[in-house]
Amino acid sequence: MFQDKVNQLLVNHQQLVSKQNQPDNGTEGYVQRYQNEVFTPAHFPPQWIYDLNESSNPHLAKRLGINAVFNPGAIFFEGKFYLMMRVEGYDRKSFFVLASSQTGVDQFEVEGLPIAIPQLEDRDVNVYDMRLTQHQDGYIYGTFCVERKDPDAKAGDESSAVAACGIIRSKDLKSWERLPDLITYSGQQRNVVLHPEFVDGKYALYTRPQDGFIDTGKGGGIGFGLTENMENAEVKEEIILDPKKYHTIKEVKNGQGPAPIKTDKGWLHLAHGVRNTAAGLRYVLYMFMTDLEDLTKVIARPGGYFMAPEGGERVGDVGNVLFVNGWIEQEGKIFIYYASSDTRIHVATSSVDQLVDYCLNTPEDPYFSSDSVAQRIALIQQNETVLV
Ligand code: M1P
Repeated sequence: MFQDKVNQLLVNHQQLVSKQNQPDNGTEGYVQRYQNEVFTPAHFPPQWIYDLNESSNPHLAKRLGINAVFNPGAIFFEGKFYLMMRVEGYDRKSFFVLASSQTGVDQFEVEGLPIAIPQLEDRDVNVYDMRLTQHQDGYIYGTFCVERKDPDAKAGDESSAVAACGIIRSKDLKSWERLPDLITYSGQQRNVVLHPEFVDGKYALYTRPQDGFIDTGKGGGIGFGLTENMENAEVKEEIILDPKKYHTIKEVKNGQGPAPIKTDKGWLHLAHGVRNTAAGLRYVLYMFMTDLEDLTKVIARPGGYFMAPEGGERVGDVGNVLFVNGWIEQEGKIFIYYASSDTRIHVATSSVDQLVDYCLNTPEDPYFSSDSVAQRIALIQQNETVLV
């Protein structure tokens, strides 16, 4: 009886991870969603969750449940698509797990064990949202958010925290070297991303300075700064290249997604923008492009969102959220690994051509409602000549 139940768990798991995925019938023209999620808590092998020994677990109870899996970094390495997933146990702690797939759209399976991040003297209470960057220097870097209790929290305040950028690096995705946390002078940091190329012989980082743990306060926006090295990374000056802005999809805050992708027209950036609503914060994905020479110069700002939560994506631990920190470019095709509502991971595909076209030809947010009307009237009238 016990063994039958175990066998059933193993069979169910195997069926799920071998399932193929197909594009859905979306009509955006610049991005293709897929029918199935690529990773959910059910995609973890039963031995990661249950004690499968009848004598110590006669009821086959879950011992270490998995609540959610989301916000993965991504990289193509030695012929496979890898996700560095944020996994959250029932105990609320997040940690990192690698999963790999041959296709990039389905059949992702965990690779090895959960990553044991080496600890600094000041231990990480929580870690999440790793960006993976294959850098020109030969290392794969992981930049991630490290959360620790705010040492200045008032007595009784058990939720104030401090966010910083942790850094690890590897050459094989197996052994990881921990480097000291990034030093900046602009407050707390989340959503820090390493640029893949040297800039004037230095390492370039996209940052997100913030006054508080949740509220960006006077900080916020996507920043850019340089550090001499990554062994003791220190950004003395940050330039805000993409600020938050009143009455836009990023009025509350925003953050760089994965490292940008180089094209012959400029660097493609994918980011998240947050605005307030009566139902709470709404997180959407948006894009912009920066100049090939001057990385702080934004050359295209397509208006509005690139992707927003749809259908079941709206529901989860933190509803109405799409978040992205991983994408992969392979022979002109782009695989976007986004998470919905801090609960599960999806894939969407596009191409360099489509995304460059999206960035260069989607009208900018004109900011005033009356100008939005004028934009749309122009589109309708232009189409009248086509629809005769
Ligand atoms: O809950 C939504 C997201 O909130 C945070 O992102 P940000 O700092 O940009 O607001 C992060 O905790 C992220 O992991 C989470 O998905």
